Amino acid sequence: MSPLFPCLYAAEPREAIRFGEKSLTHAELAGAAGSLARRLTGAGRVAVWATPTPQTVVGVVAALVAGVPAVPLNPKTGASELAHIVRDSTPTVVLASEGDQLPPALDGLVRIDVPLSGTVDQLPPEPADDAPALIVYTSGTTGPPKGAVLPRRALAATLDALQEAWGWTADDVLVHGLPLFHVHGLILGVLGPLRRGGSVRHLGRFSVDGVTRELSAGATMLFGVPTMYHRIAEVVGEDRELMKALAGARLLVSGSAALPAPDHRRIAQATGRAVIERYGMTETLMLCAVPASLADGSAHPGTVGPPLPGVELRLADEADGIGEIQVRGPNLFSGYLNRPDATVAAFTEDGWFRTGDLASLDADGRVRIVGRKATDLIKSGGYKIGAGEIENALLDHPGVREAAVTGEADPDLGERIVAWVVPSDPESPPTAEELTDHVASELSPHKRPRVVHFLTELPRNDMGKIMKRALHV
Ligand code: MCA
Ligand code: AMP
Repeated sequence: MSPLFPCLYAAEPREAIRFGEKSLTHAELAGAAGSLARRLTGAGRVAVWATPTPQTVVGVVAALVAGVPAVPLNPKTGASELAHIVRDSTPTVVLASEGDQLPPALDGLVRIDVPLSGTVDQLPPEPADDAPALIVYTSGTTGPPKGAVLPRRALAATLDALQEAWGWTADDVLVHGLPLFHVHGLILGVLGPLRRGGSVRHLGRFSVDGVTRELSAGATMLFGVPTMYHRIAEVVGEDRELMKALAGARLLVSGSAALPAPDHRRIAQATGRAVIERYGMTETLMLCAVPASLADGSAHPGTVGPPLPGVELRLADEADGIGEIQVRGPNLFSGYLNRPDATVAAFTEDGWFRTGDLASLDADGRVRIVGRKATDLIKSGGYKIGAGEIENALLDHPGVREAAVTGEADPDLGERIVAWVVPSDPESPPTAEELTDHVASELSPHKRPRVVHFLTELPRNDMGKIMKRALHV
């Protein structure tokens, strides 16, 4: 197979990554990652403590160069979720930055502090196309997150399809502030520029000011989740510098959740640039994208564009023009780690992956996502969160007798997590903050309920099943 990152092998002296003051060229990245890769050979799987730092990039690239699957970890993951991921993925090594405090769940692993420099004469040969590259944990409706095994061919296929749709080249400079433990920030946002031989400037954490600064200083593309574009849309009308910076960008791309039409319009009106949407999943990588030719303001809100080159897409069980998106293609994952049952269930008998997303196709073949099959999946700030995992965490709290979790529309987050709780002792219920902190520290801060309602009982049907539709105030 041709290399995943040809510019590393060519050891180009152009900037590859920048985090604040720290930047590395492709050549420097090749040296640091190549020398680390030598220490990883034969390691089984390596966990990466995925802080928004150059160490995370060097660590992931080193694992890919060594042909050792990497498991990116959210450094804010709580105790139960982290224990599950470590038990499930059994890494032998954890890559971190010098000075990082690692939690006890990682005590049994060999720790390597990632160097930002190094030399290497020759990078090792590329592993086979189907070799696993990354294992990315993603939530389902019930149970703990599952590890999606992403082969190298899926990474290459999706990044090359986006190159075609967007004319993405080595001259593009991407800016974003996305987390580096999910597909959006890591694969699209870091490995994308590296595969093209271009560069990425990471903001450390998202801020509108950071976007203004980097787009004004030569960045050509912005990637973000709708919450980030909402925050931009809220201020763009009054912020001339931001307006100018966005107007000068080649591409403003939104993904991970639906971009609300009012936010799309506010940005287009202020800047003359349309935010273009692309659609995908952890398991499938990217499926559809609005082409770059529509970024001049002609892209319509609400469509995620046609299927990308190489992606086969059909709507199943159509009624009134709406059906479930099912897909095939080289961009798909190879299965859930240790979960053959879940892998089989994710595909139809004739081999199509069921996305669970509901859509219609317009006359030009563009996909319009209208909802999803499962009501127990919540998209908050672009993160996918299963109601079941939060309910289980709440039920683990001694002050909780019964719990149900729903998603509610939120202008900033898209959906906010709402918990409905029957306390064990109605005379002295836990506080909402106690329960929120409990979920944040066991699972992840972004999985914490933003609203908690206390009830004397949950509405149930004759079968005893909780009727979530009846849960509203
Ligand atoms: C608040 N915090 C707490 C608590 N309350 N920590 C512990 N316990 C608590 N009770 C902390 C949080 O950790 C956070 O810290 C800070 O307070 C603010 O939290 P929060 O309000 O949640 O953050 P936010 O500012 O509202 O975040 C908005 C965001 C974020 C920046 C848009 O949601 C985000 O980064 N979303 C990106 C999700 C994403 O990449 N999804 C891609 C997956 P601190 O601020 O220090 O962190 S989907 C995917 O990959 C597919 C393939 C696709 O299509 O893209
Ligand atoms: P995840 O499992 O976290 O990778 O999230 C994948 C899900 O995010 C998809 O199944 C969709 O429901 C949603 N999604 C991603 N991009 C978009 C988009 N542009 N518009 C609407 N939903 C999206």
